[in-house]
Amino acid sequence: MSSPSQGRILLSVTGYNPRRWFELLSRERSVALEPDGPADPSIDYAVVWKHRPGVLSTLPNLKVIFSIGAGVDHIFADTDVPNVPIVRVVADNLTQYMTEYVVWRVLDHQRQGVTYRDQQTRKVWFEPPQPPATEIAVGIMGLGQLGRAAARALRALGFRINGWTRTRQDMEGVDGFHGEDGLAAFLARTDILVVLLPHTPATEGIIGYDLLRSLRRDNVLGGAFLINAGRGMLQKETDILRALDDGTLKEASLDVFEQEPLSVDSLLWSHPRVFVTPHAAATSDPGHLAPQMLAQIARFERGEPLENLVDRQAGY
Ligand code: NDP
Ligand code: OXD
Repeated sequence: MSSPSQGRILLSVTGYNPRRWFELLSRERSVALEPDGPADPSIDYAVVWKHRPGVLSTLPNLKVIFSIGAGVDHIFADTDVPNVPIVRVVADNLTQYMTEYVVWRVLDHQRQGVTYRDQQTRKVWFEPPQPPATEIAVGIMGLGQLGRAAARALRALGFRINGWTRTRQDMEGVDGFHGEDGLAAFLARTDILVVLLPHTPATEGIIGYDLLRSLRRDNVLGGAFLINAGRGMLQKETDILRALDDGTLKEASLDVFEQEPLSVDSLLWSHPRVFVTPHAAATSDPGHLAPQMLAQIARFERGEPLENLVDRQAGY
C-alpha cells in the first residue's frame, strides 16, 4: 500500500485507455493522471506513453521517467524533457511477441503466402518453386534486444543472417555490418530486410527508395522484401509504394506507419503485396510491466542502480 511519504507516480498516456496501468500501479503507489497544479511537488516518477508535451518539465521533484514502450521516441517528441534517468521496456514476453511476428512475416514471404492466397481466391492448384531457408539471406537493421532474438530464431530455421548496427556488434552465426560505411555491403547481400531500429534523428526516413534499390533482387525468391516493425518514421511510404510498383520490392509487411492510425486514404491498405498490422507486433503488457516498474522504483529507493536505461545522447 502507498504511504503519504512515498513519491507519487504521474501516469501520462495518450492514444489509449490507461485504466489497467492505473489499477496495477495503484496497488503500491499513489497515481495521478494529471499533476495537482503547475509545480506539483508530490510526483517523483512518471510512467508515460506519448505524454502531453511540457508536462514533465513542470514537476520539480521528478526522479525517473519510465517509458511504457521499448522505443522512447515518443518521449523525445517533447523537446522539454527534464534531465533525469529514462528507463525503457525490456521484457521477455515483448521480445517473444516480436520474434513471433518477425518469424511469421519472414516465413510468409519465403513460403509465398501472397501467391497462395491469390491462387486460392482463383481456385488454382499450382506449386511454384520453394526456395529453402538456407538459400535466403535475412538482413536485420538493429541487433538490440529485439533484433538479436529474431536473428537467433531465424538462424535456427536455417536462414542466413546479416545484421546492421550503429556500433560494432559480434553475434555468433550473424554477419555483422555497422555504421554508414557498412550499410551498402549489408544491403547488397540481403534478400529480406527486417527493420528493428529505434526512431532517432539518425534513423528518421532511412527506409527510402535508394536504400530499397540497394537490396539484392537477383535471388532465389525473385525479388526483395521489406518488413518494418521498428517505427513508421523510419520509412518513406511514398518510396515504398514506388518500389513495390516498379519491381524494386516484391512484397512488404508493415506494422508501423508514418502516421498512426494509418489513414483510410493510404494506398498501403489495399496494395495486394502489402501486409498491414496496426502497430501490434509486440504490445506492452501492463500485467507484466507494471510490477517490473514498481520493483525498479523500490530498488531505486534502496539506492540500487536502475536497469534498462536510455542513452540520451544516442536517443535510444
Ligand atoms: P535496442 O535499443 O535494444 O536496439 C536498437 C538497435 O538499433 C541496436 O542494435 C542499435 O545499434 C541499432 N541502432 C540504433 N541507431 C542506429 C543507427 N543510427 N544506425 C544503425 N543501427 C542503429 O532496441 P530494441 O531492440 O529493444 O527495440 C528496437 C525498436 O523496436 C524500438 O526502438 C521500437 O521503436 C521498436 N518496437 C516496436 C514494437 C512494435 O510493436 N512494432 C514493439 C517494441 C519495440 P547498437 O547495437 O550499435 O547500439
Ligand atoms: C514499443 C512499442 O516501443 O510498443 O514498445 O512500439
